[in-house]
Amino acid sequence: MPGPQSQPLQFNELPIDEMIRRAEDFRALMQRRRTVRHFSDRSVPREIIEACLITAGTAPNGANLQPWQFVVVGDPKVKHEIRVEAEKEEAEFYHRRAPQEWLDALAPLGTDERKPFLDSAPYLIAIFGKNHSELPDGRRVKNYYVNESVGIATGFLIVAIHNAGLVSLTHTPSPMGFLNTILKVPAESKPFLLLVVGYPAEDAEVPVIQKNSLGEIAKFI
Ligand code: IYR
Repeated sequence: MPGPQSQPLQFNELPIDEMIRRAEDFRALMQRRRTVRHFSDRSVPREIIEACLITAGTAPNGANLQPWQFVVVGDPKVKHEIRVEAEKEEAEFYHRRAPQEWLDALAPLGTDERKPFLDSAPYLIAIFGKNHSELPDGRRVKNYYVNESVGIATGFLIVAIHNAGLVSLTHTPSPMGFLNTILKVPAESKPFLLLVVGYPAEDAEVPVIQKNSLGEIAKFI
């Protein structure tokens, strides 16, 4: 086996005051991100979505096997098929499957089984985790840390979309197996999340929520 090939790291050290400024600027940018449930039907240039997906694909991941697949749905017919199936699952969830405790936790968000944004938003990005990858030489190998890797890549994607000036919604109809059928993705790739992307509706509203403080989420030892 050949040893790993390596190259010098491209690292541009910044002065401390600039690091602080950048960290604070990015914090402020991210504190303005909100999950949005009211979407405009305005179209979004595909190249923005492409750049954001390339950003997602830079995520750290298990053994660099990159165990993700993104299916970008812009076709109104396919979006509608997804809406019909998602609303079926959501109706089951809200009226039968969800325990009262979960419904109580969701009550402040005002969510229900109706998902009109699956028709109106210009893009639905279905994100899949792959338990196996195919190497360039055709060998099929097992992937590692699939959930961690796909979760990090999804985080990068959400941040990239926010940074580009668009909004997103992490939508998780459960189970999501219908995405494999509609999008013709082999069943061994597991749907992870459906990311709804676009402009907010002009009258979009978001719930009043609070993020926990630094002291509540972290400690220094
Ligand atoms: N998947 C349902 C329920 C839902 C669950 C959680 I946890 C949320 O933070 C929001 C919604 C839905 O999309 O309505």
